[in-house]
Amino acid sequence: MSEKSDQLDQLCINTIRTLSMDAVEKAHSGHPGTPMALAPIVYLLFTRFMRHNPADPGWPDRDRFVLSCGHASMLLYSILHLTGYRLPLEELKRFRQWGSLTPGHPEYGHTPGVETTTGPLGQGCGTSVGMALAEAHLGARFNREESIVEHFTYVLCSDGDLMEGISHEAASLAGHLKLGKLIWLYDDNHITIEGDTALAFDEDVPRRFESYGWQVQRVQDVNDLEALGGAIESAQSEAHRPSLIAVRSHIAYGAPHKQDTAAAHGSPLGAEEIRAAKRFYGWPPDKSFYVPPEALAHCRRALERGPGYQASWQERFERWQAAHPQLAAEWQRIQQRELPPDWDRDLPVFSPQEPPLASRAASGKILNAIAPHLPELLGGAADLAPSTKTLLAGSQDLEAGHYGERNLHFGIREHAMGAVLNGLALHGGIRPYGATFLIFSDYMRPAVRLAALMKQPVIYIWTHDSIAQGEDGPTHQPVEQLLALRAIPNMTLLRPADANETAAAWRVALEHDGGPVGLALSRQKLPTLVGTAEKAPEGVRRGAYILAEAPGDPPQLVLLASGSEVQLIVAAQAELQRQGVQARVVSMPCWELFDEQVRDYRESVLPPKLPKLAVEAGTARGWRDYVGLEGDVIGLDRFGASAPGAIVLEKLGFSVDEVVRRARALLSL
Ligand SMILES: Cc1ncc(C[n+]2csc(CCOP(=O)(O)OP(=O)(O)O)c2C)c(N)n1
Repeated sequence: MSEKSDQLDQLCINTIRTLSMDAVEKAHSGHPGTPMALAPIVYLLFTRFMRHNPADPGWPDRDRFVLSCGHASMLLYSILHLTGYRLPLEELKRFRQWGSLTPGHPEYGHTPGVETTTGPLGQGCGTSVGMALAEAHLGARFNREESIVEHFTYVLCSDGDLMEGISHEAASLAGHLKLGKLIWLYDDNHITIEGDTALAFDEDVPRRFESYGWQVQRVQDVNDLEALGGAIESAQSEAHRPSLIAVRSHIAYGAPHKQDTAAAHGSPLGAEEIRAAKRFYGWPPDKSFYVPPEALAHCRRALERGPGYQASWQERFERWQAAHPQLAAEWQRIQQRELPPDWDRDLPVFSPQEPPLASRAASGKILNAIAPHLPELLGGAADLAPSTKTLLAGSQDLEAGHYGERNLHFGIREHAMGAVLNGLALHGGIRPYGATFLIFSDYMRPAVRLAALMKQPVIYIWTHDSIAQGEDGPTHQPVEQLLALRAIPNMTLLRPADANETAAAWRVALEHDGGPVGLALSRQKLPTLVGTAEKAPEGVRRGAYILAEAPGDPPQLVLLASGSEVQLIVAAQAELQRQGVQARVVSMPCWELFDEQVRDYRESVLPPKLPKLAVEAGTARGWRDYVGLEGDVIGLDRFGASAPGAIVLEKLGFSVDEVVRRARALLSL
């Protein structure tokens, strides 16, 4: 490399550093030290290695970049600005301010060029595995003589990322799947917030990754661009193993008092320290947000290269499209997230005459009926496919070398499963689903929360959804999980009452746009209820509906329930009728959808003047919104117990007798 180009490289790298320092200083908050250290990595990636087009950040075959250590967000914002993404300098000056494009941590859908929301450490690592897996899967499905899916997924991760359990799970899975186009650059800077990593982190990270089956390289100095570039090249040419490049860096590089200290974390450097660091870089010490024109011009060449990369892909795409028009139509459809016409033609309808069926079993039948029409459906379970009924009969195991298959085995790695599902969805071209017991939704919750924050169309199949789970006892019996999941904004949770409601719930899940959808399904068998075949398709879509009107006179009260408890209120309605009490039965599989209905509809289902009794085998809290202060709720305010499910239900108040008793009490009878 010539001295001149070396100088230009340094100028660009120092521009990233100083922009980050200045933005944190102006905001009076944020993390300056890590961007100062890692500027060479993003500079090299964005200007030399990545095939990306800043003018079209959504181009499907772009290389993906994930900043897993999202606290270093200014690093990403600086390079996005410099390489010409729609992120003006003014926005860098408004770092962390209300309404700016530069929030404290990178947010997907908010800032052009941000591929996924990061900040909770480890999540980006997990998500990246989903992105790389999506690339491998779509490549196997769509590539012919021309490759139209072929890109790298780069990740920048920190000590915190690699300490978090989720990254261990995800790295282990990525190694197993031999995701050769996944490249993690690990910032080995020996510093976290409390001090030296030696406080809590002693393992030999490279050896750990070797044992996962990764290619591992070390770069001794992040500022050695040649060594860094060489390592990236070698990682690129490794086709059958993901790559880890452990890069030694120095937090707050160049700051005389803060370099290599935890003080460079989470707070501005201070005016004096900034001036000193700028002097060290050969920078005008008193200029703030200074972008040398040569640095900008050099970085902005990404804007010239980008259309070239994209155009060469477009040419390949057009040749491929001409040769494979049907495949191309399919590609376009799944990119747009459109459902094909008649995708639901084999959706089963169940009759009350059929033997009772657990809603997890109904879900398995439904999934297998629709999967042949929806090749974009891809998923699996965290080692619970036989229990969650998620295996696709018509597909084989997705494994290294068989990437085009659709049965994924996440292993017992719920947290990584959640993040991998996010990555699959974010990549595009895939409708991912993942399954485990509802109780273990807790193990995936941080990733579920991010799916909701990013409004990603992920489907969760959570079975064994109540104390009726039975013999496994309180460790396996969800109590507060339904409420906890409903509390997540943008999350839609459906708890269908029988097989027909399960089919309707799947329809909602597939048609839903704007966030993840969870299906809470029973382990135990449930009767197919009279009326659901006709009413569930529309009723479930509306969140709640009158399943059975009071048979005689106008209703004196409303019984409402979700999931497996709907059968209880149906039986209680009949018993109350025998006792001369008129009750309406409302099935309420989904709060969120019901809340979206117009007031007239809501009041037609739950008339304000009628007393109401809600029944759900979970925390009672929250149902008060629907029964009002005058109403009553049969719920759970304790953990379950180990015994056959029917006994646990009976002992804890989920019986027809109890519903009848509480209904009469509501009417002072
Ligand atoms: C799950 C999670 N826990 C805690 C934090 C708060 N936090 C932000 S940065 C950080 C540690 C930073 O150390 P490291 O990951 O090594 O980053 P670096 O010091 O290199 O910037 C922590 C604990 C977080 N963002 N996410």
